[in-house]
Amino acid sequence: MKITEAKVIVTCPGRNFVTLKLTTDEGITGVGDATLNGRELAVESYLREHVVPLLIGRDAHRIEDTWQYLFQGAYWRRGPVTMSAIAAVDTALWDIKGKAAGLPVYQLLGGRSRDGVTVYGHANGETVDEVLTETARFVDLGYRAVRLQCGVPGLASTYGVSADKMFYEPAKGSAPEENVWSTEKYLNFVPRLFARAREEFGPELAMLHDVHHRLTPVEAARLGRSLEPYHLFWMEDPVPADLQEGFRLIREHTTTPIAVGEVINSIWDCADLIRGQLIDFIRCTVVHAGGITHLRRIFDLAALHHVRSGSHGATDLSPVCLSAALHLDVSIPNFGIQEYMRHTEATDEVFPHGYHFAEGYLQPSEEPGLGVDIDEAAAARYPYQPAYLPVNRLEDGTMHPW
Ligand code: GCO
Ligand code: MG
Repeated sequence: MKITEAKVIVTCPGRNFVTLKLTTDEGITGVGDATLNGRELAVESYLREHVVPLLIGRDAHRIEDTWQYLFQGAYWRRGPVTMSAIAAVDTALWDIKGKAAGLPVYQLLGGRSRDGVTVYGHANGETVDEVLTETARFVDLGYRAVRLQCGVPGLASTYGVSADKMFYEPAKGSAPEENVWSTEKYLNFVPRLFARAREEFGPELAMLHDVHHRLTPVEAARLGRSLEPYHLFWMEDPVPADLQEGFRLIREHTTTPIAVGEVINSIWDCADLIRGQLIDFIRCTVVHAGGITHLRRIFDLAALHHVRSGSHGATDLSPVCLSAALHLDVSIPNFGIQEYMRHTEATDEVFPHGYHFAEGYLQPSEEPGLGVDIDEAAAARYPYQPAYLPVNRLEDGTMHPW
């Protein structure tokens, strides 16, 4: 079965998405997400200029060989742009193979290992009371796990808090918004949030928190220890993931579980974290870590080291990525949890899909392939809009991770 056409489709139903659509000589099509928030056109150009011309005529069934061809063949390896482009091709080829086999992709990955994919919702608010109200709303919606993010007294803004309580989209505008950060104000406040939350919801509810890359290892150790009485499900991205060794210091000081990986795009960039058991959850995704083929390798390495999956699933990962993630989530032995930030109606209109939420679980589509597509006519109604993620500065003006 040969690839005869490869289209790179950029659309913006409320936020930008980049999608690769492959067509074969047997009329079977496949889709892959290639969205890189704030740098979408870099991946679109990489695909259009350097990948698409090489795909035409290739055997669509040769998924691994195509992965290696695009990874080794580029000479310049790894990085978010390259790995998102390879991910889109890989995901589309798995979609095609599932359709050709007449099976949902999870059946090609070994079949179900669980009845449903546990997901977490996103409670956020300017005040603790607002966050607790939002948390109760997600519990009422049937969520078994909730991430709590709260405004920090004395700071005008912080990560994860938005006016819209169902959809969180931080990318906007033709230049990055500048936010101001204070680690001390944050560290003094967060334990109060979780003390109130545990008091309100009791010991059972799985509670997560995203630090969003903003601490040093010793500050993260302090935070982890201060949160131990509230036994979080995880503390996410406590420090920037560049220095894998830095996580050892956090690990030595706290039992609060650690999750990292949404910005990691290859197994080599998290192998030390996993082999050293420096983390508890690896959050890499289908769209940014080389597709189903590479992400499965990461999860297999993780399974050997007591590390579970916890894939990123924000609004800037399209329903194509989420559909593919669910096929992996439902089949791997070391599944932990799947992030699920709901997409808007306009996004769901552009990306018709078969996954659905019920009783705190997401269920993958049972359709052959991934169970998702792109409605090209609808996509054409939403042209690209420049949108940048914010940047952070300390109160003295020093640049700081956002
Ligand atoms: C999360 C992430 C997101 C990112 C966003 C960047 O845990 O969902 O941290 O909120 O900030 O995906 O594009
Ligand atoms: Mg995060």
